[in-house]
Formats: sequence, structure tokens, C-alpha cells
Amino acid sequence: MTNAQAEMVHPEMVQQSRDGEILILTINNPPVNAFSPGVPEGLKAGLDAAAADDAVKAVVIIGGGRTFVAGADIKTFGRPREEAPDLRGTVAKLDGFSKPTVAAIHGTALGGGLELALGCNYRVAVKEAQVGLPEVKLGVLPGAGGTQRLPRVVGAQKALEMMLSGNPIKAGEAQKLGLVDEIVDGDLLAGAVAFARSHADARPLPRISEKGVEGGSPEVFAAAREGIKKSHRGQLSPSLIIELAEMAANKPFQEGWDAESGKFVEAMNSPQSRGLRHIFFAEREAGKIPGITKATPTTEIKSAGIIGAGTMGGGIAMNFLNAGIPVTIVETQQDALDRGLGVIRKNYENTAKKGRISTEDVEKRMSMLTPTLDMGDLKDADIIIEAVFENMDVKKEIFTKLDGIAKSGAILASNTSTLDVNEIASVTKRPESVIGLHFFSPANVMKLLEIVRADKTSDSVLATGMALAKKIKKVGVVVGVCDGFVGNRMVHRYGDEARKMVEEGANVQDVDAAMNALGLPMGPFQMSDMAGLDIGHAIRQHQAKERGEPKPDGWLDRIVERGRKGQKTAAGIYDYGEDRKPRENAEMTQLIADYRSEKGITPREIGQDEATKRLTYSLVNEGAKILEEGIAQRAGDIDVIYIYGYGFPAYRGGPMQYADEQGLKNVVADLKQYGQTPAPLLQKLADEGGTFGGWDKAKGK
Ligand code: T1G
Repeated sequence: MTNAQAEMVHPEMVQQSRDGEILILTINNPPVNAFSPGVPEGLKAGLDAAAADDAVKAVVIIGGGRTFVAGADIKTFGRPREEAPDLRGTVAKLDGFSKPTVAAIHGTALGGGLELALGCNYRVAVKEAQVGLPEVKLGVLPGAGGTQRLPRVVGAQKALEMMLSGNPIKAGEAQKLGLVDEIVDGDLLAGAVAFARSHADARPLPRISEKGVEGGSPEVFAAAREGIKKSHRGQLSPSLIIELAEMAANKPFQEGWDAESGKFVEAMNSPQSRGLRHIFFAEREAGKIPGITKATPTTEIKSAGIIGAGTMGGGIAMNFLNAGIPVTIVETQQDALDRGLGVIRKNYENTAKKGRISTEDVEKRMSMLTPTLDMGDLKDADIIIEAVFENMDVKKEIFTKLDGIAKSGAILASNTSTLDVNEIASVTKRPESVIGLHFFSPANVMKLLEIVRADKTSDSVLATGMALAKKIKKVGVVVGVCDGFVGNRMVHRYGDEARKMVEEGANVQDVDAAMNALGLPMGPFQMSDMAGLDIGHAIRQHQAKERGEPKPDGWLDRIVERGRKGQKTAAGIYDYGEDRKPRENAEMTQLIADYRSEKGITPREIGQDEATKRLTYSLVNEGAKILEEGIAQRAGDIDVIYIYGYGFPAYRGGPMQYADEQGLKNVVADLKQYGQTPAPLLQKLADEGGTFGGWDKAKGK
């Protein structure tokens, strides 16, 4: 018996119990009742028991613990069919079952969980429950009848919307759509048993597979195909979902059901699904830090202080206000304070205009924001985040003051994007309370939060930082102290390579186009113009000074020295009009040409393939060095950082996963071909035929 087959035999995963003539099947597979090996066997055994016992008049299926079934077990994807949990077979068995079956839903019924429920005759739910088909977020599609049953219940348009967004809906909406038959107040099991009892003699039994699809016009599917060109650019599974939904509207159920199986496997075996599944788990792994457990003490953050009401400080403040945490925000000048508060209010009013929050929300959040010019007003804050100019002397001065103001046990955080948090901590008497919280601009939008663990940061402060990230709905990733931590350190190398290619002869548009083609919304130069060319320019000057090197005088430095700072001056590498779209500037093209001839460089053509490899592999190579130095715990952490902080497409899985997909031997060969020296770890993995994913696993990370 293979390990997987051994996994199959878990009768305890589905417990049978009786309430009179109702048989209850309770699924117990914590934490989310995923459809793991053993669950289908248990459900099938329960249905066989119900069929064999005339005293049983109906069956209720319910999840034990906190939820119904959260879907197929993603960990089993990629296994040979005979070893994969038989979700389709279970749903088919339900569809043909002779006695009424009722799915009792709490928590979530997602993916295969909702498909299991749709195979039942009836569905009841508590009002807090959510149901959905999120498969597209994993690069796959509903593979156990969802593409055929959902349109038959909610109509083509709504089914497409649910399957292409992958977003769940609440039980109340599901009831309105006919997805749920009854909302149960009070005890779900009691409600489900009563519902089953009252429908025990209902005949003919309602079967979704026998219904037709409403609103399945060719125009609906054509519009969906048009929509995914933008919303899911370059992805496979959305088009397969539309194809299958259209079959549901136009073909007999069995035909669509049969077709769905093959298309599911096609999607599951795609690099895109491997990338999205990798990120699903990597995002969760990133929250696990050796030595930090649920027992590690943490501080509950009930109030926050923020120093600096500029773009970053204001954005950071909004994260806390959105989570219901009051903020005291400090500036040195009243006009800066007023400006900062004005921006925060305007952001909230814009969100309210879009209907995402109410005007009452705006006032409530603004009422929790206390402006002040006196840093002493931060004395009671549980956490204080410094978000001022990127200058070490300024930061040291602030932390010295904070040391005398902040209450005992307060966390002192810097939002620095590159500077040495150990050096900042060294001016305080409480280095164990100092941490870096690197937010990404715009801080109220970008989900990534680099949590910088300094040498003396205590476990408790680190654990509090991770818990805070969750509370303010950020994806927190722990990084070590070095210049640029993880994301910016890699992006500096990426920017160097981009500038070098332009020196050699590439034009800026083609370099950006290569990354757009890979799926990034912005290429390196579009991103630099958006972030502000002066920031990169200042960092390069700072780094050169630190290294005792001459002042950088590259073609991009020359552009900045002409006062062209990027989008914020409507002119940078590109020109920007009202539409903020980048347009070539002939003068800049000439400046670059003049630069090349001044340096004696004969420009050469650089194709998209070379540009893509040099840019992505410069990230990968720096990432490998970051792993060797222990600045990041996992390759998966680096991928999470790049997807949530820099727009790397999730369906590529992040730069390290992308390199695994290309084959590390090929990555090393290409790096060498383009004049880069592979990092020792990368060279070692390539020599051994290894992968970054395998390195993570081997480290037990
Ligand atoms: N399979 C395997 N493990 C899963 C899992 C799943 N479907 N869902 C969650 N986990 C693990 C997760 O890795 C973590 O593990 C723990 O459970 C808690 O998760 C055929 C093919 C349900 C909303 O996409 O959205 O069905 O880190 O931290 O914040 O058509 O989990 O503790 O070791 O996220 O309370 C479709 C994915 C699958 C749902 C709960 N279903 N899960 O959120 O907990 S494809 C999904 C979620 C499918 C069929 C197709 C969330 C949640 P660890 P968590 P949470």
C-alpha cells in the first residue's frame, strides 16, 4: 500500500450518528475540513449505511469544528488520479442518492466544499456562513461539478462573476440566489435535522443537475471573455471556466461534467497553478517564525503613535484607523500636520464616494485620529512608528527622544526602507523593543509589510509585529537587517541591470515592455518614475559614499539632475500627461545616446528574451544571496514579498518559484551568458539539480 493509499483509510474523518430517522455525517478534518484522503471514503460509507437502513429517511452532512468543507485538499494536487481524494465520485454518488441529503453549512463552504453541498438535494446555513468557488485563485477551476451546477442555480452571469472573481458570498445573498434553502438561527445541526425531517418524504428529490441555465446567451460569455483579457491577463483557468460554463448553458449536464474533469487536470498541471498554489502556502508559511509559538507573549495594540504625517505616515495611520485603533500623529509644523490630515480625510472621502465605506465611517475614523506637535503626547501609545525622512541622524535623534517619552513596554518601530535598524536601536536603552515595520507606498493600499528583526528585537516584540500585521490586514514577512532588507535590496540590483541594458543599447520602452509581457503592471523605469527618481538617485549617492566610490554619474543620474523626478514632476524617464501614461521624451532618448557615445559604447539590439532573463534573474541571484545570509528565512518568503510589494504576477509564483520553473541550471547558464556571477547557493542548487522550493523544504521551512 502506498503512503497515499495508507492515508486513505481514516474512518474517523467522517463520524456517523443518528437523530431518530436522520443519519448525521460529521466531517472531522481540522483545521478547515479540507477534502483530504479519508473524507470521501467516510462520506461514501455513510451514504451506503443510509441506503442499507430502511429506518434512515434522510441524511445531514455537517462539518465538525469551525467550518464546513473549505475545499479540496490543495496539498494533494498533482498526485496521480488514483491517489487523489475522490471528490467527484462522492458528488456523483450524492447526485444519484435515493434519500434526501442536506448540507449544513457554517464557516465556509468553498470550492469542493460548495460542490459537495451542491451535490446534495438541499443546503441550509447559518447567516455568518460564506460560500464560493475560489479555484481561479489557485489557477484551477471547480473540478467537481461547480462549473455545471452553479450556473444551473444562480444563472450564467452570476455564476461567471463568482467563478472568475473567486470571491465568496454571504449566506443571505446565497439564499436569495437559491444556493441556500434556509438560514438557520441558533443551533445549525438541530436546524438541519429539522429541515431534513420535514423533507424526508419530498419526492421527486430536487437535483441541480436536472435544471437548466438561465441567461446563458452568447453575449454573456463573449463579455466574460472580453473581461478576463484585462482582469486575468495571460491566465489559463479563467478561459476554461468560461468554456465550461457555456457548456452548462448549451449541453446536457453529463457532457459538461465529463469535459470538466479533463480541463481541471489541464489547469492543475499548468505552471500558473503551481505558482498560485505555491503562493497560497508560502503566504501562510511566512507567518511562521522558528522560536515563535502561540505561547510567545504579545502586546495587544490598543493605541498607536505615528511620527510624520507625510505620504507614508498618513498612509500608515489609515491602516490603524481602519482596524479601529486610535492614532496620535505628530509633526513638527502645523501646516504639515494640517496637510497630512487633509490627505487622510480626502482618501477616506474618495473611498466613501466609491461606496466602499459610509460617510459615518469617515467621521468615525477621523475622530480616532489625534494630531499634535508635541511628541510627548505619545507617552501612552502601545506602539510608536517613526515615518520621517530617510536620514539616519534624524532617526537617531527621534529614537533618543522616544526612549525618554514612550511608556515601558511600548514598541518603537521605524518605517525605514533601507537603513540599519540595529544602529537606530543602539541609541535607546530598550533595543529589545525596537523593530522595523517597512510599509510599502501607498501604505494604506499595499498589502506587504516587511517586519525587520534587529539583532536585539525580542521574540515578544516580533510576535506582536506579526500579530499586528494580521490585525491591520497586511501580509507580514520577517526580514533581517541589511541595506534594503529583502525587497528593495533585490530591486536595486534589478534597477542596476535595467540601467546597464540601456547603456548597452536597449531602449527604455523595450525594457519595460519585457516585464509587462511577463505580467508585471510596471517595468523598472515605469516603477522608478512612479516611486520618484530622486529617491533612487539619493540612495545610489548614499551607497556610493558609504563604499567610498565616486559620485554616480549614470544616464539616469543625469536625467534626475535635470530636475526630472518622475511622475511627481510630470517628467522623468518618460513624459506624463493628464492620463499619467508614460510617453517617450525625445530629449531623454538623445541624452542616453549621447551618454553611450561619451562612454564609447556601440549600442546593440537587446531582445525581449534577454531583457526578461537579465531582469528576473538579477532578482533571483540577489535573492539567493539573501537566503545564504539568512536575511530571509525562505525562498517562499521572497516570493511573497515580490508579489505583494512589487507586483510580480502571483500566477508566476514569485521570482524564486519562476526560476524553479525555468530550471536552475538554465538560470545559471543565462546569468553567466549575460555577465552575472551566480550566487554560491544558486550554483550549488543548479549543480545538484535542486530547486529553491526543495531548499525551503529541506530546511523544514
Ligand atoms: N487545502 C489544504 N490546506 C488548507 C486548505 C485547503 N483547501 N485551506 C486551508 N488550508 C490550511 C492552510 O494552509 C493553513 O495551514 C490552515 O489550513 C489554516 O488556513 C475540486 C479543486 C478556509 C478561508 O481555495 O481560503 O476545492 O498554515 O490560515 O485564515 O473544485 O484557509 O495551519 O499549516 O488560511 O481561517 C478551494 C482555501 C480549493 C480555500 C480559512 N478552496 N482556504 O482561512 O485559515 S480547490 C480554497 C482558505 C478546490 C475543487 C477545487 C482559507 C479559509 P497551516 P488559514 P483562515
